[in-house]
This record gives sequence, structure tokens and C-alpha cells, in this order.
Amino acid sequence: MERTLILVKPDGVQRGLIGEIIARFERRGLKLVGMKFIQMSKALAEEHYAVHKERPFYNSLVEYITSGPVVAMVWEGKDAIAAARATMGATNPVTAAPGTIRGDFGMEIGRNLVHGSDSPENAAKEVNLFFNEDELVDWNRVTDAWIRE
Ligand code: DAT
Ligand code: MG
Repeated sequence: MERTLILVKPDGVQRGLIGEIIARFERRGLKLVGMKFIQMSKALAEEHYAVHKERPFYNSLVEYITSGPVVAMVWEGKDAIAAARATMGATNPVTAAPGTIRGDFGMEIGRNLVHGSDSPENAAKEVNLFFNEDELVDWNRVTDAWIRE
């Protein structure tokens, strides 16, 4: 089982797309194990985006992600990381496929609505950054047998 950290970024929150975005992960068959609505601090944003520290867009990334509240979630499932990223679509919404979150709701890279972890290593780091172990819920979902054989 994999776990991935998903954020509904401030544009998704401001545009009233929280439910729309969550629904896509939910109906795909990923299982929600953690969720919170928070205003990220600059320190948390800098740590979250530490891998991009040397990139020219780093400062605007930190500014964007702290510009309003976000919904932070942990979704679980076999291949959860790749499945979630496919549901999100390509980083640049202009080239993201229609049917994906970014392809359906986005128009530029600096307002791409969602974050999703990109590897098991980064997912573990990011989940720990946003959630304590006791904030993640271990639960049985009755539909699992109809989602996985
Ligand atoms: P993703 O969010 O698809 O994992 P990433 O990790 O490469 O993409 O980059 C993190 C965020 O940084 C991305 O969501 C939007 C922004 N970004 C990436 N490449 C960019 C670029 N060339 N110009 C401006 N912003 C960029
Ligand atoms: Mg990334």
C-alpha cells in the first residue's frame, strides 16, 4: 500500500473547487486516511518545496501556496502515488489532458490547483511534514473488494 500527500492549493479553495477535487480522488477508488484545512506557514511552505529551492520560481511557489488556506490530505491505495498524479494531470494545465483536474480547471502553471507527491520517498517525507501519526486513520472500507480483486 502506498500513501500520498495531496494538497488542494489556495486557488482550488478560493474557486470553490474543494469538493470537486476531492470527489475525483474518492470516486477513483483511493482511500482517504487524513484530511485538514490549514493556512500553511512560510516555514512549512519552504520545507515542503525545499527540493525546488534553486529553481527560479521558488519564491513565487512559496508565496502562492501560503496565499490562502489549503486542504491537506493523505490518500492510500496500491499505486496511490501514480494514480493520484494521473488524476491531477500534467504540471502545466495548458498541456494537461482534459478529464484531469488541471486539464479541466487550470490555465497556467502558477495556478495548477493541486499538489501530489511524486515518489514513495517524497510521499513519506511530505505526509510526515503535514500529519502526525495519530491524525491518520486506519479504517476498513466496505467497497474495497469491488475496487481491487
Ligand atoms: P508537480 O506539481 O506536477 O509535481 P513540480 O514538482 O515539478 O510539479 O513543480 C512544483 C510546482 O512548481 C508545480 O506544481 C508548479 C511550479 N512549477 C514547476 N515548474 C515550473 C516552471 N517551469 N515555471 C513556473 N512554475 C513551475
Ligand atoms: Mg512535484
